[in-house]
Amino acid sequence: MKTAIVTDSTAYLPEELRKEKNIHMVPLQVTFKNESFAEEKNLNVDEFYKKAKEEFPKTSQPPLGEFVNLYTELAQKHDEIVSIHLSSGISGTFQGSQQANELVKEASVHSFDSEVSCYMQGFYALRAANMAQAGADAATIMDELQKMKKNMRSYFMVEDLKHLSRGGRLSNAQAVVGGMLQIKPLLHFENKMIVPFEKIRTRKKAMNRIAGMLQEDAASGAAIEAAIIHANRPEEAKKWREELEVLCPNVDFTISYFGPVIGTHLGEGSMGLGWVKK
Ligand code: MYR
Repeated sequence: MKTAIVTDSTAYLPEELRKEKNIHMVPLQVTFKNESFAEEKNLNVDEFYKKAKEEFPKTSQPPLGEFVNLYTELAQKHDEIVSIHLSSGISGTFQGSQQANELVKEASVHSFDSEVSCYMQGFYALRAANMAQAGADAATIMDELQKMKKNMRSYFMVEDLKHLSRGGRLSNAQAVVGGMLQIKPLLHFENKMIVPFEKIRTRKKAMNRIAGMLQEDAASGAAIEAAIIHANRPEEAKKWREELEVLCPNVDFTISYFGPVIGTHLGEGSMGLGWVKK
């Protein structure tokens, strides 16, 4: 049984890793004025944060044709396709994948809503790719991904809520009613949407709170993989990793980034941590 694995650019999996694991990627788009870029293809993260200082970009899901072309090509050499995407509560990408499955009659696509994004979505794609390489069919992979959901956790904070609020990915009413535009709340996903988890006033306290939750999960001794995700704060991410490695020696850490599409909605300086049992 040959199963192809697809994800979208917001998993921010490095190109070499995607190649090694045979993971196919469909890019979302970022538009500055009238110029659109396919992130991770013709706009890299460093260029993005430079450009974003001058102008607020917009984002969009992949054009349907990208899915159609990729699924058509993959169907020629694979029996099935598992396509793993960012939360359907914040983007139409997952629905795009489902629509393309309807259109490409020769492909059998199983679309997976990660209900999250970034490297946590990458964790799903990597697990799926390892299983596909071992010969698993799509149903078995989808089953495993659903099980993984129960053990996936992620929290993040932003420097300024205006990016999320402007992009409509955090309810304005909620932000204003809670007086949250003045503080830096800890955020997470609930029912596929971004909601405040706790109101915490300082960045350091928020980071300590997240570290505490990881420590609680790691206390059982279970093997855990975690990703520290930053928006153009590589040094801070490195320092945090060093601190976390002391607190949680049984956790494997990866440093990743909020790339152009997610960075548009979170803003520079955002920081997050996500983890899952191996
Ligand atoms: C689109 O235009 O379809 C893409 C919209 C992406 C919205 C992103 C909102 C922020 C997601 C934060 C993920 C944090 C994971 C730790």
